[in-house]
Amino acid sequence: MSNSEGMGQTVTEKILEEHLVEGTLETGEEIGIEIDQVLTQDTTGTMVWLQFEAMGLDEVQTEVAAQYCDHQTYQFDFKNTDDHRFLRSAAGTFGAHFSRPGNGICHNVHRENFAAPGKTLLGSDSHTPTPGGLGQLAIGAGGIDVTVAMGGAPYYIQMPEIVAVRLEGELPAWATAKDVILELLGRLSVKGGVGKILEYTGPGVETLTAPERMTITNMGTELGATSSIFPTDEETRDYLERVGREDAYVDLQPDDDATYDDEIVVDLSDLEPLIATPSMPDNVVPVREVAGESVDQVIVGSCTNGAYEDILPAAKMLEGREIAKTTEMIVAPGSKQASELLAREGWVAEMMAAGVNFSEATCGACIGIGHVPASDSVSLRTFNRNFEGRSGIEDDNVYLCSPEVAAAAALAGEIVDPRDLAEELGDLEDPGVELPAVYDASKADLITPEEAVDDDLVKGPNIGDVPLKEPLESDLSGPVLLKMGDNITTDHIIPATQDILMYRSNVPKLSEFTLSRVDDTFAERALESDGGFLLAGENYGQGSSREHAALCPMYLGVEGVLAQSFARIHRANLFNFGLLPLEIDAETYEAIEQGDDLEIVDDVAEAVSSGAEEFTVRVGDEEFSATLRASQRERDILAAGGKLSWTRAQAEGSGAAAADD
Ligand code: MIC
Ligand code: SF4
Repeated sequence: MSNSEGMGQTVTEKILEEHLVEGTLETGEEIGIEIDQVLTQDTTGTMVWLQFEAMGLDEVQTEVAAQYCDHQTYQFDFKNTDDHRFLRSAAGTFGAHFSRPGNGICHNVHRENFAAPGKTLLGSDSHTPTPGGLGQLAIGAGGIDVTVAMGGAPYYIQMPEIVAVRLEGELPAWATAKDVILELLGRLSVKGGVGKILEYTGPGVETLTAPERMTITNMGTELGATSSIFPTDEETRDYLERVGREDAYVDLQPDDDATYDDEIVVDLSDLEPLIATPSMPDNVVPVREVAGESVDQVIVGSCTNGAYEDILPAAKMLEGREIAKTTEMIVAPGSKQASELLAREGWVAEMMAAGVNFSEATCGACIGIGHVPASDSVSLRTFNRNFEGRSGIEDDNVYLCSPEVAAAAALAGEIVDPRDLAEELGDLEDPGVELPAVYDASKADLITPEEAVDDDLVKGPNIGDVPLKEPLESDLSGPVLLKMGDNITTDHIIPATQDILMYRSNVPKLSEFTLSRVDDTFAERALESDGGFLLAGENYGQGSSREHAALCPMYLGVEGVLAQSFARIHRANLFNFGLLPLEIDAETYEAIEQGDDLEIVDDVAEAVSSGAEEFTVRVGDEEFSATLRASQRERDILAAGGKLSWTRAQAEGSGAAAADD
């Protein structure tokens, strides 16, 4: 239904049209868009730059490129520190900004320093849509897509549906922006946003400050959405003024006659404190439903609720009080700027006096790096994901909530609706949302390309090469190596905990952990088998953007994945690393078992290249039909054995050394 001509346009269409270099804005059509800004981080960034180098590129072409070091900043192992040193050298050599370890989470530092309404941003992290709250069209992607965009080529996606999320009313006391996105998750589920951009509209928009909007757009990722975006207004201008970048403001409103593919209405006035129970972000219930559950650990932080504006309400609630003796509370700010502001205003001391353990600005605990919960314990976090085991311990009990609900639990030692705690205590008020007058903090940890201190790549012993796959073969057959259920996350495929994360630049070693969370014999079995397939239910590969979730199975010899449906970024990553992603129906899924020998009857290389959509899959005496949904560009990439091989072949063909989509 989306359109570009004649009719009124949505905010999304306006930005897309301005950046369109190929295709038309028709839902489902492949479009190529120009990318203004890119971001990458320490755990996906090493591959990005190794691929940049392998493609023969020598200079960043986008207006802004920023390399952040945020996920593993404690540097427990020299391998992490080597990664960071390599990343600084790559940023300096190729012309990107470099944010030092400890300076903050990529999405927080980016929104403070670079996010700009009306611009496009592509990032190798799934929560890249965060600055959608400022009217930026921001999309998460696999590393190699970011590499190619950074080299100046367009980014290709299928034109998503544009869904209006109409906000009405105003949030009542103790309900927060986190409850808006939890409400949507409860209604739509973790796959409800796949193939969609959620565009917020309606009179409720102006009642939310820019930081609140960014909590919502950040966690739109958990719906599987391609992106989430707000229009711009005085709140946007106000935020940009406070971060000292008022020049970046542009006015962006949908036309009065803009049409959307669908509309969801949320009356903010009806919301109450909500909580996602273990272990999926869409297991949402009112806090009162789980009140009384004792809480061992509370963490305020992450790219969803780790900003100054998120920590301050918790700090105000803790002021002059002490947290329960049975509960530990950690505050991990999203950026060092937030820490510095809170420290200068005395809030860090207040929190410490209340019993808070104040951490450096990092992703850390969000992916099981530090503050791993005790066995059989309950942890309440203001994060966006609570996938089983992600906290660093299997069988964890992680709940997701607002900073207000988290602080209330720390005070009470159990889950409690802050409205009820306020009534009990008598003098606890809803802290509301307050922005600093100016975000006046040091930029010492952000090194601009002009200030670069390196002009050559520094590779420690843990920095490996990017493996390449051979072009797609005509005959594909092999065993079904693993049968999985619905909503398998990339955390299942390649976990991100400390012991594993340090091998992100070393694919042979990292591959040993492939799918270990589902079956720890998988990697060995896959290596021993000469090829083979993965079988999964709905929404395979949801969650993180990590391309390692395709790269490692590829390295182990997996040829393809048969699933009922795929998450967007992971699907793109499968093409990018030459793995055949075939869609199957529920009956086929039921009929095929792990260990079955599976053969694709068609001449696969020929069928993929020539545009065939239906493939025949033979298992024993039975034949099933499977579908390949792909653009010609995706087919060519798959046939070449992945995007790196394809880009190189293109460059050789055209005699150019640059990536040219
Ligand atoms: C995540 O939240 O899962 C991560 C860790 O930020 C990932 C990136 C990665 O795996 O390095 C993401 O969201 O893309
Ligand atoms: Fe970091 Fe967690 Fe945000 Fe991912 S979701 S970027 S790990 S804070």
